[in-house]
Amino acid sequence: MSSITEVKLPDIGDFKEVEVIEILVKPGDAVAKEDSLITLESDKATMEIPSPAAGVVTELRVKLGDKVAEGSIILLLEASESEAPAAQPPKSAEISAPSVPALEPAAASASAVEPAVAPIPRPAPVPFEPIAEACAFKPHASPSVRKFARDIGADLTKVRGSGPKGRITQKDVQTFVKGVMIEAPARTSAAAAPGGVPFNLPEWPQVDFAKFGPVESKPLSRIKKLSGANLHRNWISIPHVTQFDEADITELEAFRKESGAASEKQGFKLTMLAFLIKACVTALRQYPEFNASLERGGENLVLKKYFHIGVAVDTPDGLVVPVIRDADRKGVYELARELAEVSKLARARKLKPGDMQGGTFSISSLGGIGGTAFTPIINAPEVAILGVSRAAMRPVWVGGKGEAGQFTPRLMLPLSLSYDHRVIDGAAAARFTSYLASVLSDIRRSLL
Ligand code: CAO
Repeated sequence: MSSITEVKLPDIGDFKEVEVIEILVKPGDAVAKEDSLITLESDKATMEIPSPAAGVVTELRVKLGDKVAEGSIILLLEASESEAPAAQPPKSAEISAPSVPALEPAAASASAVEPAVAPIPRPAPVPFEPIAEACAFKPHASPSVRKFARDIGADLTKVRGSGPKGRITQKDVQTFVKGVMIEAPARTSAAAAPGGVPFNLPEWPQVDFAKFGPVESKPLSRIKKLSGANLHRNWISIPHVTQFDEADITELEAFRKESGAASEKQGFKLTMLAFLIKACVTALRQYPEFNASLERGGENLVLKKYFHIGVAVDTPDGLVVPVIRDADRKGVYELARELAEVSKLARARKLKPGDMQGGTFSISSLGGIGGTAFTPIINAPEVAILGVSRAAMRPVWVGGKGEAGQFTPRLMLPLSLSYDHRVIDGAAAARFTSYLASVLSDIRRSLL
């Protein structure tokens, strides 16, 4: 035989009216004795009300937001005779102050409500701990959420609560765990130094930006996710130094303009970048350690006898670096045509993975956009990358020292060379950029 019993709110200490913030069961649910039925929250603590007996919930008598007091009917429970709960309210509830972890099962049952059929001495209600004090150090979550977090091994101190007064809900814990699972592999690989020693970096700040103003969340493109992970690895695992210099390209620009008509007839522009590739190859021949890679163990430098130049291309989906192969064997027209083709393919997302492999040195040109200098990130396993900014007319002292010289307007091209300091010394980098500048200022050198 079974009987339907009213489950009433037990003694909850000094509190007259407390809000129902969570309903953990619904009609039709079978519950065991001690299963949590609802969660209440006062201005100082949360507490879960356990079932006084096993049975099936037939009707809920409270809803979210209701204020309840000792003796309020929570729900109707159809219990078997042997399990029938007492008609009167039980004596106490499992109470958890926000800062107190939920009791372990054995301890929980000791403090939980017992049916009247098995009277026990009335336990003293657990004293509430003020939220303000507790929350400064410990998370604010109901016992069931604490249990859930404990079961899946989530650290509640790292979870941001979205509920009233920052209370952590089960969904918050799930969202947190999802975030950890997505970010952890990237973080681990990115934060690990080549020797496998992880940097002991602080956690990434978790900020609710919407608290400060309207926001919109937009997923990163696939390219950004991939290139972002590589850029991050390169940035933290290569000791970068950037050498700045400038090249006088007045004559080169005049020559480019004169020679441009022929390429325009064929449908592509003879851009400065084609000359830069050519000049870089000349400098790389002169300074072979810039056209090299460190072996994985860091013991040997692999000097490459081929010149495959990567060119950073800005696309709507992010940065890609197609490689112009055997740049030493190509003339500036051929390089310019190929540059136009690969940038078009890159922007149409038609590059194949092989088109972006095998580079020996990279160039990132922001000259068409602007800026005076920047610090490009090396495209590992290469050891150097040249950043190029916008050329500008500037007064330059020409013609020797003293009265023999004068300020002359010259077109100056800013160069920013980032290099791997494990492989390249500062002096070598300064030599490389001055040599490159001299090649650019005297076009004949790059054509030799
Ligand atoms: N100084 C002054 N003007 C320059 C210049 C420079 N250094 N470089 C290019 N320009 C001019 C060009 O002459 C051209 O002018 P016109 O339209 O009058 O002919 C204009 O700027 C646009 O050039 P472009 O950008 O189309 O052509 P490009 O060959 O210089 O560059 C490419 C091609 C693919 C490299 C470029 O379009 C691009 O994507 N750049 C961005 C790369 C990037 O994002 N790098 C950052 C990576 S983070 O390290």
